[in-house]
Amino acid sequence: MRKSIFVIAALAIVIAGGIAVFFVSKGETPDARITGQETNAPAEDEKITIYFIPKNLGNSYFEALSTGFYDAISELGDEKFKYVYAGPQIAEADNQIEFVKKAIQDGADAIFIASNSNTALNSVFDEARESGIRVYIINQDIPGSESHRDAAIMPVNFDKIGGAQIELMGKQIDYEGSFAILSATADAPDQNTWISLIKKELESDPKYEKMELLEIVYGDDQADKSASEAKALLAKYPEIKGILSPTTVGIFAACNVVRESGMTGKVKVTGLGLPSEMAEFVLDGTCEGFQLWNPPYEGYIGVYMVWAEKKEGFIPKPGAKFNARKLGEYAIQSNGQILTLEDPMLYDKSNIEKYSVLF
Ligand code: RAM
Repeated sequence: MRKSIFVIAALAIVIAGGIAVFFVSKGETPDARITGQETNAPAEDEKITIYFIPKNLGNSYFEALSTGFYDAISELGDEKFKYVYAGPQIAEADNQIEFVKKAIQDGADAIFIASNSNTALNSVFDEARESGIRVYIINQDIPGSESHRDAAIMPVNFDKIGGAQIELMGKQIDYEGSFAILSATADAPDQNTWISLIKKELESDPKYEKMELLEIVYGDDQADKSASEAKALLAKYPEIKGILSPTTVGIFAACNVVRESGMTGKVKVTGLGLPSEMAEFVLDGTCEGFQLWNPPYEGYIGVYMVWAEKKEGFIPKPGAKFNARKLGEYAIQSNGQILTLEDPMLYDKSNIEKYSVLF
């Protein structure tokens, strides 16, 4: 990994009306209230307001990403920010619209969103931008709809993911036999980009000619649905050699199903996972190795980009640079993307214990 790992700040979680909302917003201190002294904390309406709208709540991946926002905010001063983590229970684009609208009503400075669709949110993004809010896609981009966002924070170079994931699956099944892909939602921009790259590699590289992709199934980033899809794969294809799941929810569910079915070692599970969730499966051999990047870095970079605009005159456009303190300098590429890291990282028995305590 190009940059060093940092320790993640603890989370304060408030559950309000079925919507989990994470706030970092300190008002006056108890001491100031008692003594009537002025504090240096900005008034509520002077705070920098940042919304992060994940694909869905209850997904540990986005909670890990959110810790990066907290980390940067606490470096810059909690009292200067209002940070809201709010999103739908189900990973659907239509369900994200109300959260973008809420950020507009709230007069947010920036919205970071892991969009559930490439197109469905375009008009609400336009509305937000017309009212002066920066719209940043995070964790992915919205291919074909780039003109509706200000920039996109990518966890890694997506062009590397297809090749990296199929190679991982190939290596684990000795480049021979059938496998299936367990994805998230059918519209997920990130998943669909990776799946098309995986297919391209599979079809074009002779190394994979003895491998067969049986089917792509969708667990919608829901634990139960992902588990039942994994079970159905084992029942439908007795010869299946592997399950490739490029979603943290899916890989975790598939590992549970394979282990419970006594198929550990016979059906290889790999994909993209969270070290904290995958450690037990790596240690017991259900998963030989999987990949990911550093989700908290994305939130950390996002906060510093907003800060640079507010304090240093940064304007998000291709070529513009900003400094993200301990991660160094970043630039917006010609396609409007910011690359947090270049390559995914491999997690296996050699390093899983080290990273599982981080995210
Ligand atoms: C899941 C989500 C997310 C993806 C990660 C790897 O939690 O689908 O979008 O990037 O896994």
